[in-house]
Amino acid sequence: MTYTVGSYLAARLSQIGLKHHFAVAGDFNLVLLDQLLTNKDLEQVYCCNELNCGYSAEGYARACGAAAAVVTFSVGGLSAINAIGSAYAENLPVILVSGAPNTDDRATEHLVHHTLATHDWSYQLEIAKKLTCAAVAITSAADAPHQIDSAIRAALREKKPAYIEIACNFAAAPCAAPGPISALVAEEPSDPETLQAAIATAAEFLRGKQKPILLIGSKLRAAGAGKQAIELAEALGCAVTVMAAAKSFFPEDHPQFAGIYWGEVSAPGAREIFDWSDSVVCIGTIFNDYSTVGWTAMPSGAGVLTADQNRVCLEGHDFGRIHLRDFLSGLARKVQKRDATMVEYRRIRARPQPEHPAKPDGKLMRTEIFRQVQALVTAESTVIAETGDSWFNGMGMKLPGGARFEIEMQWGSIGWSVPATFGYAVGAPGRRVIALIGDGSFQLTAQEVAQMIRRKLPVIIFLINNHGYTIEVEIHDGPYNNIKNWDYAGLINVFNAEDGRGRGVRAANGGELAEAIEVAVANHDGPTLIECMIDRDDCSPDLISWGRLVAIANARPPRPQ
Ligand code: TPU
Ligand code: MG
Repeated sequence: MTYTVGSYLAARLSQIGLKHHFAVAGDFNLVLLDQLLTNKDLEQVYCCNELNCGYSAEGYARACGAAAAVVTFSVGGLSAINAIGSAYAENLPVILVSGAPNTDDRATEHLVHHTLATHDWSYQLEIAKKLTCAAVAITSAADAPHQIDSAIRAALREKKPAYIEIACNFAAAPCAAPGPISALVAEEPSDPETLQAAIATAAEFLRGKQKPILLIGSKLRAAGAGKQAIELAEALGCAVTVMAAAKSFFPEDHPQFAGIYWGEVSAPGAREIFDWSDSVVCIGTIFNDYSTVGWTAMPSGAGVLTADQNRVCLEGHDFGRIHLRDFLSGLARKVQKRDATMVEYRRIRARPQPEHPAKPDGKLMRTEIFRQVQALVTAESTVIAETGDSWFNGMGMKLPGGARFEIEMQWGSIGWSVPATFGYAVGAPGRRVIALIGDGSFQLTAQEVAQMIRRKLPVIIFLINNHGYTIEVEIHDGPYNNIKNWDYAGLINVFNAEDGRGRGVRAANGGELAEAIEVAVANHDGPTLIECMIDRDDCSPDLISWGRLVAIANARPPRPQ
């Protein structure tokens, strides 16, 4: 077989384990899309727009470890870049591939469409360089294999997005055949001496502590160190708290799970035990204004050990070039039991209170919605929580072993969850995908429900219609937090058109919600959107407490220079 630049790229995407790539067509990528279609192991999945295409890939990468999105130049690429920012912030290797104008037009005085009407169209590559770990523009078939490989390799190694721009007259140009995939996926081992030194120093640090606690962060997944975190937890026997952005990354049915630590809005008992500890092993953590609740819950000082993807820092030491996996499992073999935080947590942990069902004909309330959603969550479920009060409602869910949870807390873009849910469901067809989405967020990217209908994905969307931007109301209110209401449930029929099997149901009380959930569970031929009607101020108490502290942080006056 003779390879072309496009079929070479397809072969590499398939070799790294992708079964799909997401795409929106445009004249600068049409030949490329044809070339990608020649690979029978890689299915092309279409999106309504390029922002959604990027977010679909972002969601797919959460399910499958990596993803690709293919768009046209500028009008597509610049929309997709927003989602690439998300992939960067959320540590997901998403490969953004953009078609580009014919290189022959570069050498002449020609102006081309989809550009700024200037002769220099390098700007998209320059922008992409800021938001990816590797950005290349292919303008030579001879160099294409090397450029494609280096971009994909960097993305997989760093768990960050990469950008590949392919000029339209090169997509079908013949090029070399791909070599063994190990060239892209083989990892450099940890530096053995640094690893031993880091483990010895950390073991010594923990020997001097009575009450250590573990704090799990979202980079644990990027580091592929979930199993090793459990090994360390079990060797120490201490309590394990998890940051909101990392919910489900440490199994919630593990006996040492002590809840979500999120400062003032932690799970009951988690904050008390965290504050009582004398040292914290932070594993893959990200501390920002939101996760520290307006800088009120920032672990700091000599009692903090930070173990990151490739770096361990503690008490005057900084060890690089080691894998988190190796560090955690090595440390697990060196530490003695330090279970004081677990013993104490068992004493203070709140007994779970059974939630009582609301009256079936009483006005629908948030607590009743999440009581019913909770009953749907099984080991095969993935709960996807959009920015907004859904973050806080999602945090309260108890996840059985095997259940997963996805949240986009660092980038925090409303609208993320609709396409990310679509992409996730494409990548994980065996899982029950449950999305919790606010009305305001849904309005950004609603069209992508049509693609769930097109591919008959039985996603269940709980659309929380509280008539506005409630999370923003709690941070800082004004007329800008009111939105135009939509007939969200009715929208599904619009998207169904003549052949779709999506269902849209509205629930205004507990009885209607229970019936709607029955409809959703029975619908295997498409998504079901359940529009849950609640009052504007029916929000989680945690949102109010968190919003107050974030507002205080936002309102700090400028420091004198
Ligand atoms: O449940 P609720 O009402 O809190 O959620 P809903 O209705 O989805 O409202 C979300 C409101 C919101 C905004 C407007 N949350 N964050 N923002 C700011 C924002 C604006 N634009 C983007 C792309 N992302 C944002 N986070
Ligand atoms: Mg809302």
